[in-house]
Amino acid sequence: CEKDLESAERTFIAIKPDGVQRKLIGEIVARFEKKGLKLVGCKLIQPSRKLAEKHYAEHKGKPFYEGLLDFITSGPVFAMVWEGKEVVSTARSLIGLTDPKKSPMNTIRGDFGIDVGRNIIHGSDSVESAQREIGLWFSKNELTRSSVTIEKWIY
Ligand code: ABT
Ligand code: MG
Repeated sequence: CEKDLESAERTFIAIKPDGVQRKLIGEIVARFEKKGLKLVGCKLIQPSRKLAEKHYAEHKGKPFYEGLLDFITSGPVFAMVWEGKEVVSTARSLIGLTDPKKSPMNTIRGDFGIDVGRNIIHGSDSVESAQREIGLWFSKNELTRSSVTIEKWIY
């Protein structure tokens, strides 16, 4: 409905270096599109150490932190912003659980991953994280403003 459109939720999604190298960009983008979500920005970018540190600040000090930074900066990442009703939780459902081994089939990690350190894709875990991460990875003029709307056919 109109009110939902005005305050459309956004989330930050990134296909990690493993997903890019394994040629999963098309497959993953197709799943998000077919779900009814709207792409409002995307770019292929190899993140600097500084950006990676900011992105994963919540994990600083954990045993896997340095390895995580090495991994995420090791090659190009396909960074995206998607929009839609409750898109943060919807995207996490499409992605699956942190550990691909435990992630159900028909989720992205369940279908394509094996190892928790190579889990293919990142999705913001809350609306607040999404706003922070979108600001880290994108400048405002890299994101489109809503124009054509097909939402009335979806919700
Ligand atoms: P992200 O979308 O990458 O943030 O993953 P998710 O939110 O599902 O899981 P969290 B807990 O945020 O993990 C971040 C990255 O850290 C890796 N990790 C996590 C480990 O390697 N070992 C661990 O024990 C945990 C808890 C998985 C995530 N990224 N990768 N690659
Ligand atoms: Mg996370």
